Amino acid sequence: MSSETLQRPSIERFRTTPTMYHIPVCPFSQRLEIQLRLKGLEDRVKFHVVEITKPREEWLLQKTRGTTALPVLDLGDGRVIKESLVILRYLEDLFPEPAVAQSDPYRRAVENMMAAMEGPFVSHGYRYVMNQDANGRDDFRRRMLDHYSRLNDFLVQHNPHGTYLFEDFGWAETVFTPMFMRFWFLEYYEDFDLPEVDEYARVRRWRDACLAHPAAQQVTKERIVKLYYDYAKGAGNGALLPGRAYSSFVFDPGWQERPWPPKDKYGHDAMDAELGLVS
Ligand SMILES: N[C@@H](CCC(=O)N[C@@H](CS)C(=O)NCC(=O)O)C(=O)O
Repeated sequence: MSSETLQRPSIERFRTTPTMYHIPVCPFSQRLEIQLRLKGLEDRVKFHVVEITKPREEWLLQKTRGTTALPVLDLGDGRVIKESLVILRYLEDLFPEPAVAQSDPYRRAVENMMAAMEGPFVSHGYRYVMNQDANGRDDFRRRMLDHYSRLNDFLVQHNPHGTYLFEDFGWAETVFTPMFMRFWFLEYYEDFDLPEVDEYARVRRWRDACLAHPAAQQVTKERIVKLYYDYAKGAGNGALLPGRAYSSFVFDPGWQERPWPPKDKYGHDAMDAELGLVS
């Protein structure tokens, strides 16, 4: 192989434009949008929107061999990749420059250790917003704070004085930022925020910088709070609540046209009209 071939920019490695099947406002898809933005590759991947409130089309189920979770990256030649972290890794391997992940093996291990903390963090945050038992609130809050405390400790251990895990917004930030944004639903429906004490000071600095990063502005607090109302009432993934004809995830009427939902998730069941879901 000639040295010219070896040095050919990896941007030529997609044989056809791949398609990302995704659900708008899905945090797992946002990871990929952030990574593509950081790499300047937004227009190298087509985004095909799938509506979560409708049954998956048969042709899509065939591609995914029956699974419904998105995002899925269809390479356009029969190959399909599932799982946001796997797709992230694939795109990082394919387009290593500019690097989002660390290249030094130890630093890579550190960011992977942090990324491995996202599963329990995310599931707890979702269980917390979906909780319908007012008596369980304190326990959910305490356990959510435990997760933040572990993240704080990790950042203090590896980069006590910095902002990000390393010098810049990178892999760990790409993995966690969409979740910090989804957890605006905890702020709104559970009055949850990080107490202003030392125990959370380092993770607060990290989270706030992640939320403000220009590559991560695909969603807003207002959109998340409005779309996730049904999660706050215990119904996930576009499922319909009793007495409702529409999910808070419907596309029409658009979220901009709807009022902010009631905050008192334990006290009041808002119906379609109050949520602005009837056009
Ligand atoms: N572990 C998966 C989770 C993906 C996921 O749960 N996606 C949600 C949307 S945010 C979804 O597709 N829900 C609908 C379903 O699972 O049928 C990943 O990281 O890609």
